[in-house]
Amino acid sequence: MSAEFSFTLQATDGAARKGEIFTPRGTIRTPAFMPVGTAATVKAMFPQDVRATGADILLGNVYHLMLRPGAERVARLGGLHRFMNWPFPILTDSGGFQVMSLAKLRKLDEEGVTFQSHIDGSRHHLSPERSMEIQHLLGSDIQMQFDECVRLPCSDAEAERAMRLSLRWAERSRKAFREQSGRAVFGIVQGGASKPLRIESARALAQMDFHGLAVGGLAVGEPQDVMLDMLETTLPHLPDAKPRYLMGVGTPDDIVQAVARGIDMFDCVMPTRAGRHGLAYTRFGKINIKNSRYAEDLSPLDPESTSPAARDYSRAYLHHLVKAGEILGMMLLTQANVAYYQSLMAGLRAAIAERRLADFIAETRAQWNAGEA
Ligand code: PRF
Repeated sequence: MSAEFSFTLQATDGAARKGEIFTPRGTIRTPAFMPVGTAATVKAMFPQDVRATGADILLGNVYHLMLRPGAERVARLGGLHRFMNWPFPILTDSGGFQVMSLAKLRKLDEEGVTFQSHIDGSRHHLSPERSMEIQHLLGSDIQMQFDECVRLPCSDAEAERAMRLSLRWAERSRKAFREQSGRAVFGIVQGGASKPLRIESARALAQMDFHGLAVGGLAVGEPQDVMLDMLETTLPHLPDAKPRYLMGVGTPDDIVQAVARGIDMFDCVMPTRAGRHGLAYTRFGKINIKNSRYAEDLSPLDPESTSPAARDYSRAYLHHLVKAGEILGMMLLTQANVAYYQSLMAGLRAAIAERRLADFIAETRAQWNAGEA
């Protein structure tokens, strides 16, 4: 295998794409879903179980890891992959988005952001240069530019200010990225809900020497049709030959719709967070396992799942575990949800290869809406 980072398009169906990203740590089949491993763990799952669901890559976070246990410490311990016993690819988010959603007393200027930790109130600084240094120390395979994401709705003036700042930070991030064979850095499109701003951002980033491009600033409060409209506007201005990543998305339906418009990569806390709150994502739609209708239901979440968690435990047992606050309930639901997301991605990849994506989407949505037999 080549030690270079590369992306190969294998098939298209309309705007949708099936491909493979090669990295020295492994191949990422796209469209790909990246489970979120914020604090060097996909919460409530063993790494080998994450792998067994079909995940090719995980997401880690600069913000959380810089605060605890610290990027320099992770580097001294041999890097994030060895630290968490996940030898496969890891993408790291650059931190700005998490600072804006989690940290206290933030101050943002041209240079970067200073903030107080949500854990112990300690003061910290992030800039494009420091974020790229932290991602290098972690040993990240795919590093993200440092950007500013604004919540929606917001004024066009505010979206424009953040988009232009993010473009300047894109140039600084690209320069600060330490070139290493097999390592990649992605730019991030911003621009709020404004089509002209989105197009300008995409075109400017396409001119920079990034290995892939992400669409940020979506799924931040806007309705799904606005998000999809922004994708349809943005994606034609990104290079076909590079992977495209929609950050922080989403529900199974968001993912299916975004794949149909040409997105290759996703991450979201939804399957893992929902699993810790008694919610199961399945072929039959979303199930609230705490509902008393499952108290004596001997059927599993999905008898045809390849995931032991979804196949080998009754809904009645899962209902009991969650009602009793047992840790195993969270573990099983998390595993079942991540497995469902990965099986959905596998279904999308197969459908694109066979040019039957529209039928696959129609059948998948019909089954979500019909619920269980
Ligand atoms: N920027 C970064 N990370 C993100 C986002 C963004 O805009 C989003 C928005 N959905 C999620 N994660 N750096």
